[in-house]
Amino acid sequence: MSNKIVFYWHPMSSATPVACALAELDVPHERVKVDIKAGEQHRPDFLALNPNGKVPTLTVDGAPMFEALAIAMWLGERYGVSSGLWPTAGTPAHLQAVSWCTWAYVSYGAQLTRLQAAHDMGTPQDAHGASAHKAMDQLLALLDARLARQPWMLGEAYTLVDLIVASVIGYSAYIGAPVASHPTTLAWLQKVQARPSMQIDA
Ligand SMILES: N[C@@H](CCC(=O)N[C@@H](CS)C(=O)NCC(=O)O)C(=O)O
Repeated sequence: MSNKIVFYWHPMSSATPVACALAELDVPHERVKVDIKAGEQHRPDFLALNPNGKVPTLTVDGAPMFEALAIAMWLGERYGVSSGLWPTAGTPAHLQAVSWCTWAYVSYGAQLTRLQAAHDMGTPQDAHGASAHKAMDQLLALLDARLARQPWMLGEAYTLVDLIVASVIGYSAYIGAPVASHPTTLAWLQKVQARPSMQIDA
């Protein structure tokens, strides 16, 4: 049975990885653009779906969910298993999928937030910025070691885990994280970013 999916988004935002995941999984859906620059995220009808007033937000047969990581993993579970883009629940690969996606958004993401704050204040070289940069370098070394053993996050085949992790790593490179110091990760990132699903204007 198919679900009615509505995707609330804004271009070049935290919604972009979800837009890419919808494209990669070829999920039929309706799109509603929420102009966050015009303040549309504060409208009562949108806050009723997501009390945080943020994109991405998704509704499934009218039931809302929010947070890009939660939405992307749910999409994988709902639409990716039959095509091999998401591992079957309960398998060792599934445990790794959930772990690495959460690692990217939460553990690496925490350092990314610190680096972003230093970047926004124009002080990426100060003690806070340097400490975030060093922590990211250490985390990237873990990713690099994994990708030196296998071409993709879960092994021999590309999955949505690559898309989800690469979305965070790619953004971090954009704001100055030392991704280029990890050549295996950089080469993997470029392969993920070259996929058709990543070329969308969202
Ligand atoms: N942790 C959230 C972050 C969502 C978020 O910060 N979205 C921004 C766009 S990048 C937003 O909607 N901002 C509107 C606002 O804060 O008023 C997620 O990953 O979904």
